[in-house]
Amino acid sequence: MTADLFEGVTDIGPSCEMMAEGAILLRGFAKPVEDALLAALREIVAQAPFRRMFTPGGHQMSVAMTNCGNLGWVTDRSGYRYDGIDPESGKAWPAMPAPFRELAQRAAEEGGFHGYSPDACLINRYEPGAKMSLHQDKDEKDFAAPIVSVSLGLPAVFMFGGAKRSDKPKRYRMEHGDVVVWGGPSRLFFHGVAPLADGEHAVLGRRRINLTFRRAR
Ligand code: MD6
Ligand code: FE
Repeated sequence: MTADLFEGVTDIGPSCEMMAEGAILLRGFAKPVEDALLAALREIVAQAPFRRMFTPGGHQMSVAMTNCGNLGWVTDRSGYRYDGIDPESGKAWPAMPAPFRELAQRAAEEGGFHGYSPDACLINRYEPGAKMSLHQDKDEKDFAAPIVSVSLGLPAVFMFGGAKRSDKPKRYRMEHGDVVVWGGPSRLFFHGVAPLADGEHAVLGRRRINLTFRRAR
């Protein structure tokens, strides 16, 4: 007779934390599908290898990147943009695999965003020491759609600031399987990743992989 003990409990899934209005953190949400994600990732990387891109200012990023989906985020001396073609291969980016899309859609649903249809997935690879400076994600056309961010591998400190660059960021430890759904009022908040501490992850070794799904067009 345990049923009445759980009466009224509608959410028995992973813990859900509110980071700001419009931004929720789903701890462990990607864990059940990690094998499918990593198998799909291997195929993407075979077609579109990770590369360290250059900023418009001429600095090489410490984070290595690739993409899947109809569009990919790229940066070079001419600026930041979404492009359907991988500049390294001259071919389209690999298609977004079903396990990627399905996870992003389920997470968005959890955050109250119905009918999420990402057309781009930026894949970031951090090795020890790699970092991402505070930035806004504002190269997308439609800020009504959320960004869904999936952390895999070594833990990282995610810095989540405010609408102004000078707003003091809060720090969140993102672990393997954690998912952030981020839209609404905080969609344009500044954020970044602190230099990755060295370590050894059971599945991914000395790296962190982050998938960010976007509706770019
Ligand atoms: C990262 N993430 O976690 C970098 N941007 O490696 C991002 O820059 C990011 O996680 C927008 C929304 C969610 C994110
Ligand atoms: Fe970002």
